Amino acid sequence: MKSFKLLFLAVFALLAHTTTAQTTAKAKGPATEQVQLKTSAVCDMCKTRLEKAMAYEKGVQAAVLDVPTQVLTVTYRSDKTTPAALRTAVQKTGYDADSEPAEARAYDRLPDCCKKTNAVH
Ligand SMILES: [Cu+2]
Repeated sequence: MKSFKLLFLAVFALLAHTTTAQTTAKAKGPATEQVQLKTSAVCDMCKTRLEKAMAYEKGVQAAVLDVPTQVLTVTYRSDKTTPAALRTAVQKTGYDADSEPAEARAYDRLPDCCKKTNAVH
């Protein structure tokens, strides 16, 4: 009977510990990070297109493109995605991401005013 009581106490202690650990993790919230990607976007249409595409990307919480500097700032959950995956998403939308070139087929589908040959406008 005594050993049963001890076992019960041990299980209870373990459960209590697990619950406490979970509460702590929840209080901290998911870890978010920010990355800035230099893109080849040139106009407001590019801005809308890129921000929309990033919104559908897994782990992305916010994406803002600054047209004059062509810099896309992405807030993302580091447990769900990586800067490399975000760069790939930008390329698949038809834009360069840092030193990585845009995916050719996606780039071809862009309207003329959004091509890299144009200056920022
Ligand atoms: Cu454009």
